[in-house]
Amino acid sequence: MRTSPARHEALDDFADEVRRDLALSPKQLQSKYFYDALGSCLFEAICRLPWYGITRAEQELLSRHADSILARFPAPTAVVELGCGSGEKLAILAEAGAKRGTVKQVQLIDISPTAIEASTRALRRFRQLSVVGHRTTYASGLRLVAEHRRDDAATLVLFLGSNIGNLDPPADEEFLSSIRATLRPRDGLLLGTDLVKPEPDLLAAYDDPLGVTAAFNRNVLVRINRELGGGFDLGAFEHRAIWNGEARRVEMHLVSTRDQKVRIPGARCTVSFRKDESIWTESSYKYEPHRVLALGARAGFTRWAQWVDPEARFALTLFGVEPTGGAMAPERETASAPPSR
Ligand code: AVI
Repeated sequence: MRTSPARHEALDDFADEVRRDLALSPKQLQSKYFYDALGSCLFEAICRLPWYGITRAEQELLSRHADSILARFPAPTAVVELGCGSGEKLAILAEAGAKRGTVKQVQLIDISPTAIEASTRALRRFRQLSVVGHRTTYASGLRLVAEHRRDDAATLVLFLGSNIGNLDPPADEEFLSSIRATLRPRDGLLLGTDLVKPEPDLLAAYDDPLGVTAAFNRNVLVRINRELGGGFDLGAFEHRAIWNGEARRVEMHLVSTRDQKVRIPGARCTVSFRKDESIWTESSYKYEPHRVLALGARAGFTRWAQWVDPEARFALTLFGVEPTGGAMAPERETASAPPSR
């Protein structure tokens, strides 16, 4: 089978990063590598687990407040989703946008073709909507959106699902600043963030009794075995979720159950593990509503509204770009949703 130059490059990056990150102390792997075709399906399954409330809480907040969100944006508005997933959340906004007649275009930015295809399918029923998919990184997708935007259109960027939580500070603030830099006055950013909640709830969300999250975590080893010829014995690594209260993050690890050596020829390395040594595969930061507002302000946004589901402990925050330069603009009212379940 022939490999395209772009795919070749991606494989080289994967190999380089695997070699580099497994040489760190503690050993690490980047969570972006979870999302091959199988990993994306496992993540969709996680979103449906009763113990993982992020997706449901966000969908409920979106359904309840879609109209207030879109009321901020004139016609025509282009909605840009970073990390589009299944497209279900976008469909909620598209429905409200269709009723208002304001949303004319949707741009999907994701490195996963599976996600772009699923979102495109979910939006097919909105015939007035032009849907454009960019299979690329967030940074280059944002550049494309900025280059091709219509002069008369407003832009609403969606960064949902608490994807921001997978960025370690200061990358979270830098990323929001990079979004801010591509926007113009009266554009907006809708940010979904999971909130700090009791530790047992957090651990159940990241170590579910069905083992779906464990499979999602171990799948990164399956990917290394398949794409880089790695020799990981899946049975010799246990999934572990830890709440690090000081850093306000859930960490996922793969813990070696014995002393072992693993060859990864495609990454030109052999990695030694001691029993109980872990590979840190993901951080998922949790927030408090005021910290989300402060983060957005530091990135140059103005708070337009914030909705909190007090039961599921999830927040949707609508940030705007003010004509005078966001960070100094006066704050506006904060709206809280009543308990939803
Ligand atoms: C995509 N991201 C926001 C998820 C999270 O909650 O951090 C990924 C995930 N990891 C384990 N379960 C879900």
